[in-house]
Amino acid sequence: MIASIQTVKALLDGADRIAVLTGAGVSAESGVPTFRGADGLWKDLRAEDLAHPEAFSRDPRLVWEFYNWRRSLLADCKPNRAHHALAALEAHAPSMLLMTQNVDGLHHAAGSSNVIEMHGSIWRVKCTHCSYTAEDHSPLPELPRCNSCGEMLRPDVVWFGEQLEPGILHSCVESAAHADIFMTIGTSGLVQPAASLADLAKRHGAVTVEINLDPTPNSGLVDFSLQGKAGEILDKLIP
Ligand code: BJW
Ligand code: ZN
Repeated sequence: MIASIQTVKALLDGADRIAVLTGAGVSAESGVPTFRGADGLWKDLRAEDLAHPEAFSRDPRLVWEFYNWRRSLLADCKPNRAHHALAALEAHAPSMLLMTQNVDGLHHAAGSSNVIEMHGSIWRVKCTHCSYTAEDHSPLPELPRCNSCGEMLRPDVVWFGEQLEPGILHSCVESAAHADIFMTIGTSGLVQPAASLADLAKRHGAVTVEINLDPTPNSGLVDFSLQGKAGEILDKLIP
């Protein structure tokens, strides 16, 4: 493990094009629950039961209760060592692209600027009827309504069965395909299309690195699988 960390550190120092994909595990050390860990349930419901357009159509109050609960929890969360290390890496390698599946905004809060939020942002709302969107960090009503047309608002996030914004997906694919080094950090590698980016990067010649507490479906595929907490490992890679 120590030898691998030294090798990956040297590769990062020498890389021109760095691409990084993060998931919920990166925010775990900030106190944000992951989706599929032991703490991944809310009221006995899984993310798949709530982060879904059908769930919203069936019971918008329940889905908003889930998102309002997460917004209030996140309001007290601060970026951790992993977020700060990745912001420091961007300062050293300005062409780096950070693709995150997280909707919590903690990479921006740590000072990263070249960030793609693949699954949207929990701090934004969009209208279910018109083109109204807004960013709002203050507590929302139980069932927020559009300022423009009065219809229901929803969180501006990507739910299961919904397409990622095509421009966003294109940028992620391009970045993975042209990376010298691709790091996948704190994601279970179960949710597509993000889960396929490490494989894509490897097929296009990138050195691939995974950092995760546990093995994932990507662990056997990547060149370096570093097992442990993202904050601890990134602290060593990017001191
Ligand atoms: C630590 C740690 C520490 C903990 N340090 N590590 C191809 C095949 C099969 C299915 C599909 C397919 N293509 C598309 C699909 C359908 C679907 C999908 O992937 N389903 C699978 C579950 C089977 N994908 C979609 O629907 C996507 N849309 C799409 O592709 O459109 C086109 C299309 C549609 C339909 C059919 C075909 C094509 C959209 C996916 C949207 C996902 N949305 C969510 C909710 C976002 C809003 C919200 O936050 O509420 O995104 S679901 C949830 O999962 C969230 C996350 O971003 C995402 C990924 O989770 P993540 O980040 O990996 O978290 P965890 O909890 O799973 O893992 C945490 C990891 O951290 C663990 O490994 C821990 O070990 C680790 N860890 N502490 C380091 N300290
Ligand atoms: Zn509207």
